[in-house]
Amino acid sequence: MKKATQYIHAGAHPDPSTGAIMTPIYQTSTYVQEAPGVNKGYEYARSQNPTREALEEALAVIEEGKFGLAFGSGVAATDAVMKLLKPGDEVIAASDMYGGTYRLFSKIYSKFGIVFHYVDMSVIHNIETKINANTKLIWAETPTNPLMNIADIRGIAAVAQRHKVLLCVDNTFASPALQNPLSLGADIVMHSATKYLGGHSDVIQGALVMNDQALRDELYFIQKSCGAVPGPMDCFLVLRGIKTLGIRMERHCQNGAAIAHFLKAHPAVKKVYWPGFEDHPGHEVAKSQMKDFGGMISFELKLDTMEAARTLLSSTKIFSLAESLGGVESLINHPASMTHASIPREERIKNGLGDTLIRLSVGIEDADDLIADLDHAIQLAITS
Ligand code: P1T
Repeated sequence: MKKATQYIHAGAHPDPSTGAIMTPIYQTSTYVQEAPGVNKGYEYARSQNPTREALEEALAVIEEGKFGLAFGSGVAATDAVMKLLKPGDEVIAASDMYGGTYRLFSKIYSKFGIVFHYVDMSVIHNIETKINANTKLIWAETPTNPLMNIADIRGIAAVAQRHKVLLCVDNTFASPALQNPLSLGADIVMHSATKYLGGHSDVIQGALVMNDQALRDELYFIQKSCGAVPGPMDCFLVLRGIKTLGIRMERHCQNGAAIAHFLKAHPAVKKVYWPGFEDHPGHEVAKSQMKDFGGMISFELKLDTMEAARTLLSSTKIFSLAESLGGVESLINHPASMTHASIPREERIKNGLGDTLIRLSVGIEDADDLIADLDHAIQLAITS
């Protein structure tokens, strides 16, 4: 089945009791049993819920995997992967990635004796030099949040397989419509379903997709034992979001390209971070593993002051100043003080994330309106 058909039909089965074409929201905590141990496959909703199961099936199909697991947030999905590890195990993670992932690793899991090495994953050699007998997991994010660095998933998967290390790829920025890490050799794909999968900024949710049955069983055990499951209403919302993922991503990509080129040509803009440019260091790899370049863009003004950045961030009318991304509406964000504030400044600057970097999540509005909005805000920023 082609992708466009999968988005509509994956996980969707007419409801057995009524024939409802849309998966019902099974808003229940428990299920009545005929006798102790005699049930219809559902005992308690932390362990099994039909709305969640429909979503998990859809996630697996659209991510080109065998098994999906849904979680209460993206961070909860990441947390479940970390619970595969034990004290003394080592993880190689990207030096540029979502600030909340860094916080989970450096503030929570390092306390429990997990050792993290943060490297620039656009150079595979950086990963290989950190691998030792204790290395259990490579945590990659591509494109990275917010610097849009590209990691070569095929290349890293080959290294991971050679050393018998798990590779988990956070595929949030690309979405399953643009990139499918399992098909490129990764063991686990992670999503903040809050973003493109949900698509409408009305839900917090996370997802994992994998192929290996034993890995799935272990992660399912963690899901039900630790309990970070999403509610059925949220599962319904993400199921609904997935139905339009394909067409939304087409428009995100078109608008993203238009805005990236507008910014690059703007005399007041110093640098634009977007993998669709031929001179982006990861462009060739991005082209080989992504279907298109997405709607996430970061940039810096030539006027490199906090005042200018602040004026810009508070002057847009269509782009709303907010954390998050991947919704139908456009958002503007200041990573240093918002999404990546939990990374120590020194570390952040060392990894190339400056104080004045601005990140855009380009929505699916009219591109001309979005460009006019940014143009006006940039003008105010450089003249006020
Ligand atoms: O917010 P949550 O659903 O828990 O997902 C966390 C997460 C994981 N991975 C990536 C790449 C992310 O971007 C996020 C969440 N990011 C934001 C809220 C943000 O504005 O960048």
